[in-house]
Amino acid sequence: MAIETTLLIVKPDGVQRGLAGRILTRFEDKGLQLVGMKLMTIPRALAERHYEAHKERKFYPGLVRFMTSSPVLVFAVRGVDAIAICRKLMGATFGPNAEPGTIRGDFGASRSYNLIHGSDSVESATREIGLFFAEGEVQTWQPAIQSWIYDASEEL
Ligand code: D4T
Repeated sequence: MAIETTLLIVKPDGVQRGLAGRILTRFEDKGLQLVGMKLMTIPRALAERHYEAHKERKFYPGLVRFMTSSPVLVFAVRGVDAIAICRKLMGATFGPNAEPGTIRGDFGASRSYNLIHGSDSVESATREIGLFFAEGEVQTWQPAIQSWIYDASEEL
């Protein structure tokens, strides 16, 4: 078990549909600690870098167009095994395949608009936090309820 910090983005469809607050709440409700947040319209060059692993894929131009089309809510959360937990909360890549109870399963019906991005590994989390947050923008703080989120004798 490791304490991880991961990057999440409520994509343009989530913000446009007024779901940003409800999506953020899923992560807070789980017990993850909010450590950074900003509303922004992603510049094209940043979207291209963020998704550079998919550069050769057919869907890449449309994905970059979508991600830069209107504001997104970028946030970072921290917790034990945060990366895997966030991916589970998000659900399968597209709504039609995602299980009910997950964000994409509950809110999404599209095969290209999928509401939320989350880092998929420690390496991508580090890279993506560096892309979206400047030095010092991700906070370190002690949540007052921490001792009721984790069993300190076993998990921390
Ligand atoms: P992200 O990276 O946005 O958290 O999504 P996933 O990790 O669940 O999915 P992914 O990396 O396979 O895809 C990245 C991004 O590309 C879009 N996409 C993907 C698309 O528009 N068409 C496609 O056919 C695929 C595979 C959606 C998410």
